[in-house]
Amino acid sequence: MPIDLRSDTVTTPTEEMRNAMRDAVVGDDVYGDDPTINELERLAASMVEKEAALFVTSGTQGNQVAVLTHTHRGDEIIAEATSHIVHHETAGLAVIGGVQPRTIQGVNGQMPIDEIVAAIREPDVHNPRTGLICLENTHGDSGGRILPLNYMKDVYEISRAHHLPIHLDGARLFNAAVGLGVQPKEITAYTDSVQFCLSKGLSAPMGSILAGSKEFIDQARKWRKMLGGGTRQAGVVGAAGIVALNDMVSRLPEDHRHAKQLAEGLAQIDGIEINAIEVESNILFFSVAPVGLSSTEFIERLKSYDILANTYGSSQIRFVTHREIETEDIERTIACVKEICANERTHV
Ligand code: TLP
Repeated sequence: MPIDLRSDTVTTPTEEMRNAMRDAVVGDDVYGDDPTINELERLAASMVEKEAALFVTSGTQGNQVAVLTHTHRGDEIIAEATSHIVHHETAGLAVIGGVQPRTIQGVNGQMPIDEIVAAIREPDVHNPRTGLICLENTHGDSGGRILPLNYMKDVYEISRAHHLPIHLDGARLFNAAVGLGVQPKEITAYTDSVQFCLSKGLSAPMGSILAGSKEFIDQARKWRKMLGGGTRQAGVVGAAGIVALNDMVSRLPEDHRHAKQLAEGLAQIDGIEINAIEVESNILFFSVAPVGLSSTEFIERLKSYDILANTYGSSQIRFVTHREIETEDIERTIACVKEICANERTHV
């Protein structure tokens, strides 16, 4: 088995999940008849203290359904420049949502408050209407950085003052909660809707949750149907989602510890650039520029040691820790990176 650090999405279902999937009592969820999905949606809504929740097939679908539900065609939405919804959802905002992203470069995933305020449109005939503010916590492309509660609150206050909804892409909401040492509902209190993934660190094979007010979820259910996300005996996979929410959150601190250990080990290696202090959850980025290899060349070298990773730009590599990464894997990865760097230096 390779050491797969490409993403926490690679986690496979646990034995308990497989058993729950086999035994799941199911029905046709488009008719609202699937007891397992109904239970999952009730549990999920209560964890983030929202009135209702909707099972969606993926995080991307959850985010796109949220945008469709909150906004009108031709609206502008304010989002961080490198956020997943802008950067990694194949221009779904434009193609599916019919909205225009108004991006703001964040610092550690946080858009400066004054820039958010300045980006909200005046009602002028030339202007699109600002329809939504999107936040992402944890923020993936900044290296899994966690938006603190006081920042969430500040953005929320602006949104109330301007009568704008807030959608949170909380694909890794539970990582953020663990990192902050709070309950997820303390984060989602500052949002109107939230999407969180069951299929990342929580290890379910697929699915995400979109949660919000009852009225919002009633509307979202129709958009999900339009996007082809109305599935039938969905409880077969939803059952794994229930196990994910009940049993898998408490082990996330281990992933954070492993990411920190990995970052601290990498920081000691001549040829690697990383600031281990900035690693707050289960994602870390590091640069291989000093060793004189491109990120693509570097991950090819890693592959020869049976270690998988993703590149990010020409010099950065991303590692993501998860349930199937053990402490020995962390140690081995550090040793292999060290060897790759040492070999490179002897060749030049
Ligand atoms: N992230 C994936 C890739 O798409 C980049 C990963 O490996 O990290 N929001 C955030 C913040 C995400 O990181 C992701 C997936 C999603 C949404 C989309 O979730 P899925 O993959 O379920 O559509």
